[in-house]
Amino acid sequence: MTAPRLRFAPAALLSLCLAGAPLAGRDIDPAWLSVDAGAKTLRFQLIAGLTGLNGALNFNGFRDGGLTLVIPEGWRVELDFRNHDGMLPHSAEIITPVTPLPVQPVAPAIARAFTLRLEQGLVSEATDTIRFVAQPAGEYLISCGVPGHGASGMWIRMRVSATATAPTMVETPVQAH
Ligand SMILES: [Cu+2]
Repeated sequence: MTAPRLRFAPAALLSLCLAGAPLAGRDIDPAWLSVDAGAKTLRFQLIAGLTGLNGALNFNGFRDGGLTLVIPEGWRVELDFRNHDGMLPHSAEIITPVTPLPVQPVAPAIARAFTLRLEQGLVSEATDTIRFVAQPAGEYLISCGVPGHGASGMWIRMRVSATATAPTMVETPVQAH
């Protein structure tokens, strides 16, 4: 579990040096993703309201699909959800992409891929762990289930890939709504 972090660490340090100052969470933090390639397992820290972006209606400092978690098909996924927002409750579920986004919780696109208190939300600093197998291949969203939050931009993307050989996090274009 430690080797991937060590491999990514120099890049993180370099980006900090080049930028002069941390970009307040807009960058991807390599520490969010832990990979056990042998076991085909990943852990992703899903942090609601990490920054003040979009009135804290963000995951890991990204809104409206600005971050994509890419997962090889068939890998076991552990999403470690934490609500970092000091004000609002939040939750998370894996849903099928739709436009516009639903304003209420919907059935998850993958069995068991949703947090506790999906509609009410988990209070500040509450945590929950979601475990599921990433299949079938396709495009998904990780969206907050609290009414109105997803539709206001509190969602990122998850791609289950039949061709990727390792999990990655990539910045993706923000979708207007
Ligand atoms: Cu929310």
